[in-house]
Amino acid sequence: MERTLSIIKPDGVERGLVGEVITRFEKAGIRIAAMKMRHLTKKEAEAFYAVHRERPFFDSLTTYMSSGPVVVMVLEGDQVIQKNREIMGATNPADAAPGTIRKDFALDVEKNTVHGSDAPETAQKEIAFFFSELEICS
Ligand code: IDP
Repeated sequence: MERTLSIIKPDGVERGLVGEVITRFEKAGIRIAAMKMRHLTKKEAEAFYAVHRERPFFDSLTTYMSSGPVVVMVLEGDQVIQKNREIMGATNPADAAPGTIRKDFALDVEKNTVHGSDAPETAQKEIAFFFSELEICS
């Protein structure tokens, strides 16, 4: 059993895609173990995406991620990190496979509707960024 952090980004919440995204996870047999809505400050977005701080899109990305509420979730399941990445699709919707969330809904490479941890160590760090162990219902 594995855990991953999922975020429905501001473009997804604003366009009313929360239910659609969650439905895709649940239909794939993924369990939601924790969930909350947050409006990140610019500083929080910068801390969350600190690994990208040298990238040219860092300021734009963190401004966007703090532009409106997001829904953060802990997803649980067998190989859920990889499974979630497959359901999300490639970072750039132009490269995303048909039927993925990003292919169907992403606006562009930045406003790409969802975030998902990319490895067990990042999943652990990202979950701890938003949730205490007491908030996670395993
Ligand atoms: P991922 O979200 O698919 O793991 P990362 O490369 O970790 O992709 O990038 C984190 C986020 O940064 C992306 O989801 C996207 O919102 C944004 N991003 C990535 N590459 C670009 C870019 O070239 N221009 C603008 N934003 C980008």
